Amino acid sequence: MPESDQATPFRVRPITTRRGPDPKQDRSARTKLLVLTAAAELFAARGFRHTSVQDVADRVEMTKGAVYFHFPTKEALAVAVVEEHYARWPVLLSQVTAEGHGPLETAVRMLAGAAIAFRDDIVVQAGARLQIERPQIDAELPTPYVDWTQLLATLLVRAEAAGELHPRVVPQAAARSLVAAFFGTQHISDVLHERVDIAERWAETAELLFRAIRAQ
Ligand code: LUB
Repeated sequence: MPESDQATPFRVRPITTRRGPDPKQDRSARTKLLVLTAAAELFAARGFRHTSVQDVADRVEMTKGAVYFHFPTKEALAVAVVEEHYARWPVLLSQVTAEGHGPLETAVRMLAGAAIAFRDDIVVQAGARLQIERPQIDAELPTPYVDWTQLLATLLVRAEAAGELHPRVVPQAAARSLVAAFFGTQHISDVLHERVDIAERWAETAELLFRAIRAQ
């Protein structure tokens, strides 16, 4: 699929790419990523309310002031972690797109890749928990679910044009169903098994859903 018309609704860039020209900015970007990762570990384990900026500072052996230099408030830390959660997906999309599959198989592999990220990536896990705790966080968090829904709908519209879709399947409706199924699968796997089995649980759900979505 040509790079130019890739369906990338995710509008955030990973913090790692914001490098400055000089080494001092590089060091600052590295420190910022260190603080963000420590915050993600604590938010994923304890949640927003039970994590303090002092906890984050202690974890990276820095002063609270040094943490505040990069993130002025605990809310700003939460927003940055959630943004970094969503910044994972354009990177995954570039990797899957580079494999050169058709649009339907690209959708299958994006969600399978997301399942692995929800199992293994602490920033993805922290972002998901913070999205659940949105009512407790007095900050503008990215709107959940909408970017994935747009990405999958775009891929399924292309799959329809390529004759890969069951004629009775409506791309937008199937995209919403896939997002709802993935959200539910990852949440149940998290609550029951800390997402250890999410890849297997998603594979069985995906097999069922894509059998219904795919042209016979
Ligand atoms: C995804 C979650 C968990 C959608 O897009 C999101 O915000 C999501 C976290 O909030 O599932 C399904 C891929």
